[in-house]
Amino acid sequence: MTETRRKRGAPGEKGAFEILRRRFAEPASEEITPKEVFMASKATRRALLGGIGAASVAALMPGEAAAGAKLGAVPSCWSTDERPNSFEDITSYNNFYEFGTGKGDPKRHAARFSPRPWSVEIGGLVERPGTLSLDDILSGVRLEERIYRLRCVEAWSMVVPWVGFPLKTLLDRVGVRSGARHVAFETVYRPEEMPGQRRRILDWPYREGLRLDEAMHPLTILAVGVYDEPLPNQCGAPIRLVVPWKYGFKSIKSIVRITLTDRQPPTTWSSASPREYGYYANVNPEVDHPRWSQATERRIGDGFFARRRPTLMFNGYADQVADLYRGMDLRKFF
Ligand SMILES: Nc1nc2c(c(=O)[nH]1)N[C@H]1C(S)=C(S)[C@@H](COP(=O)(O)O)O[C@H]1N2
Ligand SMILES: [Mo]
Repeated sequence: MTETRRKRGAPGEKGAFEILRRRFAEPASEEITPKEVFMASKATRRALLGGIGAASVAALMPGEAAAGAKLGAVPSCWSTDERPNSFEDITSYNNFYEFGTGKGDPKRHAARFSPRPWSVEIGGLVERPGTLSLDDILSGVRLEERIYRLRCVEAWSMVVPWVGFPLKTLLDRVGVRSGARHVAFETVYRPEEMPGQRRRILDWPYREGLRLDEAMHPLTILAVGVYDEPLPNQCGAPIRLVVPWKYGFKSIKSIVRITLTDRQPPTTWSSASPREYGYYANVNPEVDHPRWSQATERRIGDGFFARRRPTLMFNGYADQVADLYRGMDLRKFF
C-alpha cells in the first residue's frame, strides 16, 4: 500500500494459525525435555521423523521459525489509509513498563521474555469460564489487518498495522452473562523475565478495563501481530488489546486474564493517579492532562522539526464511537 509496508509473503502459504502456534504455543527449544519432544506438535515431529538434526529442529522452534513468517491477515474496512509507521518505529519506541520506563527499554529487555506456551483465563460473569490456550483462542478466528492510529496520553502518536480479531468474537464464544457491565484485563506477572516488575514503578500486574459496550465495539480488537508477523515481545506478545479511540495505556499488553464484572474494575493508571488518568481515557483534544495540553500530538517518524498535528476527537474515530458516550459529561468521565 505504501512504501513503508513490508513485502507480504503469499497468504496461506503457511497458515497463520500454524505460524502463531509455532511462535507462541510450543515451549522454547531450551525448555524441551525428551518427553516433550515425543509429545511434540505435528510440525516438530515431522521434522524429527524427516531426520533433521537437533540444530534444525531448534531452528523450527518458535521465535526463529516465526521470524519473517507472514500471517496473511485480510484487509479490513476499519483500517485508516494513513501511512503506517515503519516496523522499526513500532518495535523500538514503546511503552511497556514491565521492561522499564524508557522508550527503548522494551526492545532491549524483552528478548528474554518467553511468550510460550501461553494461555488466558476467562472468568467472572461468563457462561463458560476456563483457561484457553492461544491455540483455542485462535481456532476458527479470521485474522484481519487493522491499520489504526495509536495516540499515547503523553501526546505522541503512530499508525500501526495490527493483525487481530474483534474482542467480541472471543466474548461471544465464552458467552457473556446478563449481569456483566465491564471487562477487566490483566497482564502477565513474571518478575524473573520482566525487570520493570522487580521495581515498584506500578502496582503490578498491570490492569485495565472497558465498559462492556466498548469491549464489544467492532473497533476493539485483540492483536496477535503487527506488519503481518507475530507480535514482537515489546509490542505485547503474544496477545494484547487495541482500543484505537482511547489513550494508548488502555491497550493492555501480554494478557493472561479477562474477567467479566458487574462493576467498573480498578485499573493500574487510574489507581496510580486518578486526576491524570481516567477509566474512560477517550482521546479528547479539549480535555487537557493536568500537566500538558492534549490539543496536539507529535507523530513518531515525522522528524524532530516537523509541526505537531492536531489531536482529533476520539482519535479520529468519533463517527464510529461517539454514540457510546451520548449524554455523558466527557470532562467528568475522562
Ligand atoms: N502491560 C502493559 N501494557 C501497556 C503498557 C504497559 O506499560 N504495560 N503501556 C501502555 C501505553 S502507555 C501505550 S502508549 C501502549 C504502547 O503500545 P506500543 O508500545 O505497542 O506502541 O501500550 C500500553 N499497554
Ligand atoms: Mo501511552
